[in-house]
Parts: sequence; C-alpha cells; structure tokens
Amino acid sequence: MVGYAFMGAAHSQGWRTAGRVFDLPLRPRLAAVAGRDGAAVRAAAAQHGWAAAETDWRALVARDDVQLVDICTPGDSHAEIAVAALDAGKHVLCEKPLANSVAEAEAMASAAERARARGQTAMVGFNYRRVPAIAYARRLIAEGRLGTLRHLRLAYLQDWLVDPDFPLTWRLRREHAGSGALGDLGAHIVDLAQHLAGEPVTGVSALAETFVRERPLPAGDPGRRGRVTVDDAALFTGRLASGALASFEATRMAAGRKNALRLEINGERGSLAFDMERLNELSFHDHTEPPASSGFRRILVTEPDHPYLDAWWPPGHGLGYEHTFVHQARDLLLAVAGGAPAAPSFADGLQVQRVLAAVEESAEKNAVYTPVPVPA
Ligand code: SOE
Repeated sequence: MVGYAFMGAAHSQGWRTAGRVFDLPLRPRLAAVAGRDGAAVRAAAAQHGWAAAETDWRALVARDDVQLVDICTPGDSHAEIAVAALDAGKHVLCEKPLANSVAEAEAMASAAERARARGQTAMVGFNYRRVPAIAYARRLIAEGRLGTLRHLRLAYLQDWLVDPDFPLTWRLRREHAGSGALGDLGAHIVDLAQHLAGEPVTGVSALAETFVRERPLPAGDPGRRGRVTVDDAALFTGRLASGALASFEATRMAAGRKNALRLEINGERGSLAFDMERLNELSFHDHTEPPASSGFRRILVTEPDHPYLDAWWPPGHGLGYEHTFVHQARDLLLAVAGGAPAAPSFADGLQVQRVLAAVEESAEKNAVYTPVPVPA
C-alpha cells in the first residue's frame, strides 16, 4: 500500500478483515507500506499491521513479495504509481477519483487494458458501491423493479469546510487534489449514478463555487493565509444515455451534514431512496401496488440474502462505513483469483473523470450544457 492516512487506515482494515470474514480463494498478506516520512511510515506499518515499511513507492513496486499495489495517496501521484505498478506486473487498487485529469486517467486506463491482457486486474476505490443497501438497490434496478428510470437525485454533503479557519490542506489545492468537493465527493455520486442506472452521463450543466477563498497555511506559518484553488461546492444536472434526468450536489459546506450521501431514484414502476447516515436501510416504493396501500417502506438490509450479508452478523445487527472497504478487498481478491475483470474498472474511473471535466468546463461558462464524450 502506498499512503497511510485516512484512506490507508480504512483500506488496511479492509485487507486485514476480508479473508477472516469471507471464504476466499486468496488470502491477503500485508507485505509493505510506503510513505516519504520514515518514522511516520514505520509507525503506520506497526499500527495497521504491515510487515515492512518503505520510504519510496518505487522500492515497494519493485518488491518480489508484492503482487498487488493499493494506492491511497493524493490524486497527483495516482497516474505515475498506477502505471508503474501495472507495467511491473502488479494488480492495482487505486483510490478515487482515478486521477486529476482526463489525460492521466486515459493513460491509466490504457495501462490497465495492456495489463488485463497479461491477466492483471485494476480497480478504482469507489467503495460506496459496496454498501449492502446500495448493492441491493442495484440488484432491484437490474431486475426491473423500478422500470424505466426517469430521475436520479444524488447529493453528497459534508461540513468540514464551514469553519473559515480550517487549514489549507492538500485537498484544497488544485495541484494535489485536481478539484475540490467535485472530485472528492462528486466523483462518488457520479460513479453511483452510472453504476446504479447501468448507463453513462452524456452531458451536464453545472455551477461551482469557492465560498472561502483564503485559508490559514497548515503549519509553521501562524497568521499567514493562502489561496484555495479548488471548489467548495459543485451542483450540476445531467442527462443519462436513456434520457433519464439526474441532479448532483457535492459540497463540504452543508453545516450539520457529516457524511450525508443521499440518493433517490424514480422509475416508471417505483422508487428507491438511501441515506449514508442510515446505511443499513433502503426505502422502496412499488408503484405497481394499489395506491391506497402503497408507499415508501423501509427495508432493513441485514438479511443473509442481501449482498455481502451472508458472511456477517445475524439479521438486524448492522454494518458501518468500514465494511465497504472489507467488501472492496473481497471483490478485488475474487476478481484476481478468478482472472475476471474487477468493477469499477479503470475504464469506469476514466468515464467518471470525463464527467468531472465536463462539469468544470460547464461551471466556467456558468452552466452552459456540456456534452460528455462517451465511447461507442
Ligand atoms: C473526505 O471528504 C472523504 O474522506 C472523501 O475523500 C472520501 O472519499 C469519502 O468517502 C469520505 O470523505
């Protein structure tokens, strides 16, 4: 694994747990973790269970005991590490958004394609696909329970930037993060919309804003402020290939909303609604039932027949955010063992990146409708 902060800790937990909960043909061994600060990476290795620590990701990629490289760094290093690891014959898991630009994402998708021909697997870390309730929503849509989709309404709301004195960390600098709430949170809901509907977003109309334009420099420079170079919030509407209409809201400025990833999908035959702050529940309305007795009902997604749940606790005992990373590790290991392509693939990550780029282009022109290139 390269990087060991928030995402590194979450992924480590996924790798440690997957083989103990699920019966898998492959067992992960946490061989080595890389980071630039020697003392910090050694401490992270000890804390998260990695057998060795490296201070250069190139050394990690060169190790014979590493077969899979998990990239948990800021977006500006994803492309270089992923392409090097794939070219060195490793399987790769890369955190989202796949890259900081479409060009980088294209290079990564091409490297993954070449590697696929050699039997390697590459996956992007859109972990929310692995919330059981969301995986179940996908199953219901694929079974036709919603019929033709008309509306997708997605929001991802956080509030950690409401405080104007929150420091100017890497996530607020374009050269490191690529974009702000758009790439960090918007990428998740674009991926979910395309995944759940099973079709791409073909065009967008967007507004974006940076409400707090200067913030305190992170450390060692008391009183000095620097310029925020990414969006605090991005709002956009879009069309899907079938003609369904979608709306998206990604913000880190929604006071009181901590990790509110919400979605509602309306089809001809019914609707689904989900809120990450109640992640064991899915609301479902079956519009084919008699009007007098129909309406949204709450499904507690903890039954053994629900996705991933047969390996966990008895019904009603509930899972959390961290389990999405266990499921991600499980699904990737199954793909590697079976020689099957993993989803979301780097091509899926590239398609999300194209939507993000169109959003930025549209927002610069104050919501001018901007098509998203969709491969034939
Ligand atoms: C920070 O906004 C963040 O950690 C995102 O980067 C993650 O992708 C999201 O899952 C939780 O919030």
